[in-house]
Amino acid sequence: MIQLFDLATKYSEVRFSPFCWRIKYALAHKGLKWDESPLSFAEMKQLPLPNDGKVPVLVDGDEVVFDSWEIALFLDNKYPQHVLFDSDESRSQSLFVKCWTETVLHSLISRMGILDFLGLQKDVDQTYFRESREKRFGITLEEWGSNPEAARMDFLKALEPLRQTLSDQKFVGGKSPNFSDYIMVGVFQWLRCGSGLTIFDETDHVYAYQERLLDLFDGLGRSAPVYPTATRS
Ligand SMILES: N[C@@H](CCC(=O)N[C@@H](CS)C(=O)NCC(=O)O)C(=O)O
Repeated sequence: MIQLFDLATKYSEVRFSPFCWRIKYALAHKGLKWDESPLSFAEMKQLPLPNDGKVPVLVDGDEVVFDSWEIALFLDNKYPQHVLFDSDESRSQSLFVKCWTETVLHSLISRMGILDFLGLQKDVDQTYFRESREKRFGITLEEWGSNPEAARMDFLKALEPLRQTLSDQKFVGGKSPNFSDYIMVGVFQWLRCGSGLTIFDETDHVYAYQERLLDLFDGLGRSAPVYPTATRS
């Protein structure tokens, strides 16, 4: 069975890593089953080798693959059924979606939800999470997350190219989803599972798109427990 190393939180069932959600959808897209091994930040040294100290890491037999993009390429190569990228062009376009989300959307998400993400960390991870993120942002987490509503407005504005695309087609991949859509699932699940925030107006095309993605694969995303309604383990 494929093993997926994911990010643990203080709630045994809550998983909010955007990079890991990409891979869960990619595996489901291919009809593959997997076991999840959640690790907290303090436990990353238990990751199989090779790794870059981050999740996701995927173990398939004696092969170990790290980095969500590399894992997607590996899966398409090893399991050619139900491709994630149906051409070189679609892979190149997904690379753009990956870079756009990571450079534009992810920092807005962290400005919206950083204090919830901190609250999700196990006690043992609190100091590491705070220190590593404060070093990255150059200010305290409280300062970084001081205006979540302004960040939400910026986030909704940044989604405009996606919104316009979705007025013409159901998925970024066109009529059916491809890896670009699973990159977007990561964005949505990070917020849905990792924070108590309401982001979208229900009339927004992006909201309807999120709902479509949550319904895929028997509600894989929708059935995931969310913070802060989960019970601490
Ligand atoms: N480029 C990597 C990024 C993975 C990543 O940043 N994962 C986070 C969890 S969402 C992590 O493991 N961080 C470890 C740390 O910050 O120490 C990928 O796409 O897989």
